[in-house]
Amino acid sequence: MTKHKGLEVKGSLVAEGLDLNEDKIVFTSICDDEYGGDTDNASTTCYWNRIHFAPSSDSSFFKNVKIRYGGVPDDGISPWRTIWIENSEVKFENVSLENNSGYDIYVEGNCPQLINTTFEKIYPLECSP
Ligand SMILES: [Ca+2]
Repeated sequence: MTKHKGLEVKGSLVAEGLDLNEDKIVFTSICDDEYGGDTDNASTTCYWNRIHFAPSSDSSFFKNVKIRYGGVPDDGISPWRTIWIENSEVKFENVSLENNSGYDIYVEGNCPQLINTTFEKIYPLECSP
């Protein structure tokens, strides 16, 4: 994704890659040379904003996915969240969150189901079963 851009989910987002490392789905920034090559002809780091699950975006899931270099809003002031779940059922399986800024996953509502999912950090809020 390009710098400071993101996705708004109002419905279901299903991202299902395959198990092998090279067959995973990668959400990352255009500046990440590790995936997709050097597409911006620069070696600087940049971040996309976030994936926001609006309320009732149920049946969403990530499986065999990497989520990298997210979390930074374009105004620099809005909350820094790579994944923002608002009262939605979102499942994570075999997901790694890497090099994100701010919250990896920010939850308003029930905790997401997490299976074999690795974080550098997690700060769920109002996450109650
Ligand atoms: Ca680059």
